[in-house]
Amino acid sequence: MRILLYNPDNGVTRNFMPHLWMFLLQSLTPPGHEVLLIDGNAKPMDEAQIAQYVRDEKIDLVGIGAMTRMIAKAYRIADAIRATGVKVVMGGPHVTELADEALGRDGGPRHADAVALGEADETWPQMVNDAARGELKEIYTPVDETGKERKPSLKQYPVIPWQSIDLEQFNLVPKAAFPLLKKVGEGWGTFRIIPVESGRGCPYGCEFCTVTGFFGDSIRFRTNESVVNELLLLKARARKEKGQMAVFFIDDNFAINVKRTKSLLRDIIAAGAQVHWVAQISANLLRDEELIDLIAASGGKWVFIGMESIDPANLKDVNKGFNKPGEYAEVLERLAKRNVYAITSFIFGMDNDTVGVGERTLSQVRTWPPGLPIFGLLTPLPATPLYKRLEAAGRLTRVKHWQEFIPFAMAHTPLKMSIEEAHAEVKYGWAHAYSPEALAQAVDSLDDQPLGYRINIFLARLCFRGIYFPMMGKLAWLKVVAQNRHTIFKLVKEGFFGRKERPRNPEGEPAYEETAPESQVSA
Ligand code: B12
Ligand code: SF4
Repeated sequence: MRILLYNPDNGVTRNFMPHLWMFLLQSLTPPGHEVLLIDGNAKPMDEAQIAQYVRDEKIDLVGIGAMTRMIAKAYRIADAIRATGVKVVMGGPHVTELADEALGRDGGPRHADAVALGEADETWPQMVNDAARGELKEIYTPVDETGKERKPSLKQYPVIPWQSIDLEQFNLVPKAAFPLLKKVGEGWGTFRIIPVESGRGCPYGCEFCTVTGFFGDSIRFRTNESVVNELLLLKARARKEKGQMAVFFIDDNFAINVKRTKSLLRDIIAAGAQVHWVAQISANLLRDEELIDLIAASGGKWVFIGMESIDPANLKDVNKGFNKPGEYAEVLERLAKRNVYAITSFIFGMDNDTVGVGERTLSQVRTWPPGLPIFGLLTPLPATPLYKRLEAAGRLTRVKHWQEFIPFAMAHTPLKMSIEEAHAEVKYGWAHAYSPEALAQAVDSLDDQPLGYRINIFLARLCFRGIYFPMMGKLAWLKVVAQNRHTIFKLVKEGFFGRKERPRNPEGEPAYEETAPESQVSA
C-alpha cells in the first residue's frame, strides 16, 4: 500500500518542529508499504488540495493525527479524503478521548473509518495489515492477552532513520539564504528542530492536562544507548549537509526521575553526542545543582517550565500545588548562571485570577533572567479532570469548543473575572512581554554576555512574539523589524565593530534586574 500520514495545520501559527508520531509510525510500519508524510504546518493544504494529492499519488490509506485544537480541520480533511474512496484512520489524544465523535457514533457525521486509542506503537502495524487485507476494524486498543490496557515499553524503541528521511519541509532557514549560510562557521545551510522522546508519562495529574490520563502515571524510558545513538545520527546528518540540528526532548517532564536523567546526560556527554536541546521540566525538579550542571554540559539551552500562575491558590485549584512561585526566581537564576534560559508558560483565566493578573505576572517576570514568557488561557480539554469539573458545575460556555476552534478564547467563565477580561489579560501579557522596549531590555540585560547570547535571545523573542501576533507575510516581518530597528542596529554594529563600552556587569552581579518598560506595544 501507499500510505499517507498527515498532521493538519493549526491555522494560526507555523509550527517550528515536525510531529514525532509521524516518524515513529513510519518506522513501525511493516515492510512492503511506502509511507509519505505531510505536516500541514510546513506544507499547508486545503481539502481540495489534499484530495487531489491523494488521487495523484495513488494513496491507499491515510492516517491523520491531531490535537484537540486542530481536530475540526482534521475532520474536514478526513471527509475530503473519504469522499475520494480512500480509507482514513485517526489517532492521537483527541480521538482517543472522543472516539465516538470521530466514528460518527454520537449522532454527528462520521469522519474516520478506524480509530487508534492511546499509544499506537503496537496497534499501528495491525491496522496496516488489516487495511491491506481489506479487514479494517473500527477501534484499535492496545491490550494484553487478558484484555487489559497495555502501555508499550520503550525499551525496544525503533530506530528512526533520520539520516535518510526527507526533511526538506522542516528546514527553518529561508531557501534564498541556503547558499550563503552554508559557509558561515560550521554551516547554517539548514536548521531543524527535531523532536526526540526519551521517556513517556507523568504522574503529577495537573487538572487541565491530558498527559496523565493518556500516557498513564507509569513512566517508561528508552535506554540511554538508544537516545544517544539517535543524537549521534542527527549530528552526523547536520554535519553532512553543512547545517544545524537542535533537539526538542518532548518528554512531558524530562527530569521526572532525576537519577535517570543525570545518567542519560552523562552518557550523552561521554559519547560526544551533545546537540543544542530544549526540554520540558517542572520547576520543582530544578533544585539540584548537579542536574543543572549536566543540563548545560550536555547541550541544554532552553527549559520549558509550566509555571502556570504566580498565585499559590490558583496552583492548588488545578492540582499543581507542587509549583512554588516563591522559588521561581531562584530556579531561573540557577539556570541562567549556566547560560540556560527558560520558556516560562503562564495560564490566565484561573478561578482566583482577577483583573490585573497580566501586569502582576509581568512585574515578577521582569525581575527574572531574560527568557521567553508565554501566556495562554485555561482550556478544558476533553476528558481532563478540569473538563469534568466545569461540566458538572454547568460552567462550560462552549461545550464542544473544538468544533469551532478560536485561538486564545475561553470556553468557560472564570469565577472572578469575565471571559473578555481574561482575554484582555492575555493580550496584555503578550503585548508587553514582546514590545520593542521589552526586547531591547532583554538584550541589554545580557550585556555581560557574548554577542551570540544576545542575538539568540533577540531572535527567539521575535519568533515567540509570532505565537500571539502571527507574522505570516514579509510585510508583517518588515513591520516588526522596523519597530525593533534600534536593537537590530546595535547588535549589527557590535557584530562588525565589537563592543566599545565595558560589560556593565564586571562583578558578575545579576544583570537582569530591570524596571518595568514604560511604553506600550502597538501590535
Ligand atoms: C511536543 C508537544 C508540543 C509541540 C508541538 C507539537 C510538535 N511539533 O511536536 C509544541 C511545544 C509546539 C506544543 C504546543 C501545544 N501543545 Co503540545 N504537546 C507536545 C507533547 C509534549 C509531545 C507530543 C509528542 O510528540 N508525543 C509523543 C508521541 C509519540 O505521542 P503522540 O503524539 O500522542 O502519538 C502517539 C499516539 O497518540 C498515537 N497517534 C498520534 N497520532 C496518530 C495518528 C494515527 C493515524 C495513529 C494510528 C496513531 C496516532 O500514536 C503515537 C505513538 O503511540 C504532548 C504531550 C505528549 N507527551 O504527547 C503535548 C500535547 C500534545 N500538547 C497539548 C497542547 C494542549 C498544546 C497547546 C495547545 C498548548 C497551548 N495551550 O498552547 C499547543 C498548541 C500547538 C499547536 N501547534 O497548535 C496537549 C494536547 C491535548 C489535546 N487533547 O489536544 C498535549 C497532550 C499535552 C497536554 N498538556 O495535555 N506541543
Ligand atoms: S507536570 Fe506537566 S505533564 Fe505532568 S501532569 Fe502537570 S502539566 Fe501535565
